[in-house]
Amino acid sequence: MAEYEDQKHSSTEHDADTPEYGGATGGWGSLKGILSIYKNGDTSADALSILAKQNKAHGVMCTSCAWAKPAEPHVFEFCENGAKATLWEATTRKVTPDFFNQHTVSALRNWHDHDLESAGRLTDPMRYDAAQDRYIAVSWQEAFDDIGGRLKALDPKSAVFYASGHAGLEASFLYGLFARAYGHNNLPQSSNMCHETTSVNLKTFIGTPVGTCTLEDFDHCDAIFFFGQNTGSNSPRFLHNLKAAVDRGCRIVTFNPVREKGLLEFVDPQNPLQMTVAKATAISEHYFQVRPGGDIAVIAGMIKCLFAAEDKALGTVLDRQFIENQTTGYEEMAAAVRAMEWSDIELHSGLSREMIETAAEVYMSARNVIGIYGMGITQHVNGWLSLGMLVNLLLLGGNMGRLGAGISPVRGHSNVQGQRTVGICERIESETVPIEKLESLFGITVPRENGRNAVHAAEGILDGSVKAMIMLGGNLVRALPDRERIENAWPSLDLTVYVATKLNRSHLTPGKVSYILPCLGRTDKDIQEGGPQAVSMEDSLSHIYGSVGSAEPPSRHLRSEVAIICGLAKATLPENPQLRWDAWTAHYSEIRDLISNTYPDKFADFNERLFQPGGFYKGNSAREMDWKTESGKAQFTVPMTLSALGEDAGPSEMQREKMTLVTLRSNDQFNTTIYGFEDRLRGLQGSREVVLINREEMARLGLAEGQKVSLISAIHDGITRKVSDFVVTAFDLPDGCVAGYYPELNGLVPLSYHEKNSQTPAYKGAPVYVCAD
Ligand SMILES: Nc1nc2c(c(=O)[nH]1)N[C@H]1C(S)=C(S)[C@@H](COP(=O)(O)OP(=O)(O)OC[C@H]3O[C@@H](n4cnc5c(=O)[nH]c(N)nc54)[C@H](O)[C@@H]3O)O[C@H]1N2
Ligand SMILES: Nc1nc2c(c(=O)[nH]1)N[C@H]1C(S)=C(S)[C@@H](COP(=O)(O)OP(=O)(O)OC[C@H]3O[C@@H](n4cnc5c(=O)[nH]c(N)nc54)[C@H](O)[C@@H]3O)O[C@H]1N2
Ligand SMILES: [Mo]
Repeated sequence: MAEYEDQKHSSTEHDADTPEYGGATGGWGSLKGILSIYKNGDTSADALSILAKQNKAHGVMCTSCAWAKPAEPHVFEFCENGAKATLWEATTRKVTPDFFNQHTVSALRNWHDHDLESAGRLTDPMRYDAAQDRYIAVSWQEAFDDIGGRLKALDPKSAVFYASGHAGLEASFLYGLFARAYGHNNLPQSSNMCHETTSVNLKTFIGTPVGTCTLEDFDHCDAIFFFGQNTGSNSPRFLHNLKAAVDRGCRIVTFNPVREKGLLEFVDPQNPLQMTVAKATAISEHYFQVRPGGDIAVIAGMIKCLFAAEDKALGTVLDRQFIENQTTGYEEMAAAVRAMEWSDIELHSGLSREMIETAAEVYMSARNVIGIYGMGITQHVNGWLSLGMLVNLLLLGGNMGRLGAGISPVRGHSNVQGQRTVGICERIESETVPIEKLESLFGITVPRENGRNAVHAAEGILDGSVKAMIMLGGNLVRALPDRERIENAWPSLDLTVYVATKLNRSHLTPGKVSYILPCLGRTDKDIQEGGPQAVSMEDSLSHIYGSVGSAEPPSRHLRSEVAIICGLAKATLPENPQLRWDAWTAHYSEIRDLISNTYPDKFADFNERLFQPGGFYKGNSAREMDWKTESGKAQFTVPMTLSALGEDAGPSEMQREKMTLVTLRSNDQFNTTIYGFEDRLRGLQGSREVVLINREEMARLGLAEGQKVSLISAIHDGITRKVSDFVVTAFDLPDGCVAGYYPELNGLVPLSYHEKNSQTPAYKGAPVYVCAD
């Protein structure tokens, strides 16, 4: 394995021969990014007034990421990507029945994902007609009656109700209720492909499925450790908090295989002075290009350093009192880490001992430490252990349960966390699915067994046991792993129903009976019988906000997500006076009362607190050092391996040509929604069909810049997974890995290659071969 050992990347150097963005994150570049969508998207007249109110009390809450909305907002409380998301929704382009008349589904399949969505907003409910291979307009009532009739005829356990994390708490609560009243818990959600590693494992470690930090913590922390979260593209408003923290002396250390610009430097686009003199704030004091899946090794090394310092001067490094009183499993964890060899740590992390010692020194210099992470931790086979190690690191210094410290997963969709909180959850957990309460409030019988998560639903589609997919947003055909297999099996479903704002590829794989039901977006005015309605969502830091749309909807035929769910439920379920679908559609405040009654600890006085500036806090037990774990204490995790990668991946002497594939988001996309082809913050543009690889690895594998290659999965399970015509592009990455874009490369990740406890697909560490075409 020697050839891997001597190639370590330093914290500061960039390979000058590879692309890099010249500017800092934020600044003029981000304004240009917004303007490009504004100019090209036929933006509606309402768009600018929506942006002015975005993320402010009584305005609309951003449809992009889940970052917190401060009580005292900036003049423009939106970022480049939040503005893009709003402008993308507030387009004047429309996908009308006439559009579908002009294009067969087969013809649309040849369109690029970007073109499908940029065709505009869906305007009418449509039903697929197989004979013509076209979607044809239907009335809402016909659609509801037909779908309801078909669901009634099915075994409820063969239906799956998916939710992408967009829809508000009101629609989400009713969606979960509909599923359970109908007879299943098959409620997979986008977080099954995302932070499920967090929901399942953090709960085991500290008794909460979500992060412990609030915005206030970022004003009091002394050090922040960043693992695998790309703030500049995916939660850019967070950069303001980071800049403020750095300005007050907080030290930031980042571990990421890619030198992500947002974590290197930032120019505040709201600060005219900084914009003019263009002096960027350096965000990370140290930036380490860890090997994919190398985080367990990194943290093991840091903990070794902590032990070494503590051994020299007892009582100076570890918070013994905290460990004694609040935790369990310390001795076993400590013994396992002490037994680890530095040579193994260096091999798996791809970093030198000195680099890891530097990071540990920052930890030891700080009183209050926050650990931040994203998909770089969660989307790995041993993501549970990477997370366990991060929790270990924090617990050693007592960095939980006090101001300025804690763990902070950065969540994805704007309401992904909230949907879970109000019951969109396939696992029966008393906190999210209070069975007896639901049964007594609504006169229903809740099925007792766990339902299907996203991977289990996909397995059911492949083996034929799932017959119907109802999709509240999302684009699973593109977002799931094993693209070809999923896409080929999907049309064998008896029923597919897509509740969506825009056309996407999943709609072009209709089941035997298929509907597209167009819904209002969050920026649209939502007027019901009871007058204008607000919806609500929960952010990454557990705060809940009301959101009011103000744009004229693109069509008078659109219905809200609440109205669509109620329409479907009414047509499916038997009469039940306790299920008041029409009254709930008329007044969303009544749904909020139901949420208050179901979850009184978190949602007391929900309606009264809806527009509280900065949102209202639902609370977090671990923050109060109330550990709702099996032992009643915070749990140290024993590391049994140093790599987060699966057995088939990772550095191997036998198969040096095997590489680890990391799938990335560009700065010009929101998940499967492709806004454009400019990954500005990485200095890449033009094509998304690229394979990024460092120059030494290119030479080693005999590849030339611009050469076309195929990528082939190196998991040998009898299924061939291959993508072709991807262009080799030199890029500053650690050795042994290649990177490219999600969703283009999803066909290379086997469905079975996922995090061990939660089945979160391991999109950041699939083994592949690169072959010349
Ligand atoms: N504009 C925009 N905003 C978004 C989204 C979007 O697509 N566009 N998506 C939303 C959603 S649903 C989500 S979940 C979040 C996703 O936001 P993130 O959590 O930031 O997810 P990714 O962009 O997939 O990748 C995160 C980072 O992990 C790094 N990485 C990969 N492998 C490893 C590893 O093994 N170790 C470490 N330490 N790092 C690694 C990658 O280089 C990348 O910088 O963003 C949300 N916000
Ligand atoms: N290779 C790889 N694959 C990944 C990932 C990765 O990092 N790498 N990340 C994973 C992650 S973190 C996630 S969260 C999933 C995302 O997976 P999904 O949730 O399935 O995908 P999205 O792209 O967010 O869904 C986009 C569609 O949602 C619809 N939509 C937009 N706004 C609304 C709305 O307000 N209401 C409704 N009803 N519909 C709306 C539009 O029709 C749009 O086309 O993908 C996962 N897949
Ligand atoms: Mo996500």
